[in-house]
Amino acid sequence: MTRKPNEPEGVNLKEHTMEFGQDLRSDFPTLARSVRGSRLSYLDNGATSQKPLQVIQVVRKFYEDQNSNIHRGVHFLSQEATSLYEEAREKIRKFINAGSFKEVIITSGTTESINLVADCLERSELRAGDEVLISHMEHHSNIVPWQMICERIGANLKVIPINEIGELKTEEFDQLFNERTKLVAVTHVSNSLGTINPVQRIIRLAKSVGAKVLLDGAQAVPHFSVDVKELDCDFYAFSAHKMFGPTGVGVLYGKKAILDKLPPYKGGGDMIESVSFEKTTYNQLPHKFEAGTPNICGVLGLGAAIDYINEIGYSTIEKMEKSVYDYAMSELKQIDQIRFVGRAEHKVGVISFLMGGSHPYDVGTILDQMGVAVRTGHHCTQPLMDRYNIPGTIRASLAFYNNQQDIDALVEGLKKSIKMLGI
Ligand code: C6P
Repeated sequence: MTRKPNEPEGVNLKEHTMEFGQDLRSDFPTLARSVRGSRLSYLDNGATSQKPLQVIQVVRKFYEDQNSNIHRGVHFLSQEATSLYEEAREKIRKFINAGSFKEVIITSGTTESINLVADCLERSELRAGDEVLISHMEHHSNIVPWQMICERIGANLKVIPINEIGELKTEEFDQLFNERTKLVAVTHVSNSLGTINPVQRIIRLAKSVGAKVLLDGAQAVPHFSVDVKELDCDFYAFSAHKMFGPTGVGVLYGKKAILDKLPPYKGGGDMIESVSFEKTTYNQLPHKFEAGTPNICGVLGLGAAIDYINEIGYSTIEKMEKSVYDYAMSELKQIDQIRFVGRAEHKVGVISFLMGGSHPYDVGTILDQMGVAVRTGHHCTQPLMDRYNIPGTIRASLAFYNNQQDIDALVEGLKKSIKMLGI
């Protein structure tokens, strides 16, 4: 891909990015599909993004040409696979600006990254009476693991409330942080609302009471650059598949000093230094947390996704998304029956809404008939839906490759839904 744009002065951003998006769309074979006889308008990027050829080719090449296990063999293929794998880890390290490769743990996804931290903290630091602080807009992956351990050890789960437009109630933050708060686990970006949370402020408050901070970055890394050093968070979790990489791969960043003190997560091959029936000693970071054969080609695919993002550049990604988002909002606002859910001031391109009194599934089904892929339902954030007293939403979640045609198809589908469902 050699299309890094040098945006000319005074260019009409909307036209420019729409055109550029058209060009980049050809990197994504799935986007060329027709679905149910219509052009595919893929607006479900929050669930998973499409994959560019640059990623697909790396995954394919691994199985065609390089397949071998890592960290185990003296033979050529194993050494080659090991080098490729560790090179990908280095790309991930640079991508989030971690201080050392030891701070980059490969997992199967955000869900496993969070469970890893929850499990290890339960067995090392958390005690009865401690408090774990989450927010009202968390994905189930950042609620249930904490709830499970709180139940097991007698700790308390506390929740930062949110306001009507889908922002954390910052004025109520302060009183929730106290000397019992041991961990704050908050999403960087809400998958259901698109809200970008004020994580710097959360981190500052957590530090003032000596609590650790885990950020769920699943919906952040596809949209903007993340620098864990600058954030100074203790843990950062994300998935490859939402940022144009393969499924089944994720990352847990953790500060070395903290990871060093945590007990291992799972037992098995590669996470050990030596094993006897009497005693096992554990491998160094990051391998201590990586038991068993990982998703090797998936990790190479994530490395390729990072190369791809770097080549386009986040500033371009953000501009492209914004122009499609602005177009979408200007069109959708003209539909009287729409009620938007989540109108935070700082947002990524996630548009959640309801259509009059209709059920989101009914609208989603009509949109699907027209080739428009959106997600409908609670989006794995049931407490958030309860907060707004709604069964779920229709969610259009954008990526930089979405364009005007995708939005026009969505709008047409919604107008058809109004007629068919009598909304
Ligand atoms: N949200 C969505 O449609 P995994 O499944 O482990 O890759 O990611 C879980 C996860 C954790 N946190 C946030 C903020 C998320 O958005 C997700 C995944 C998808 O919104 C699927 S439920």
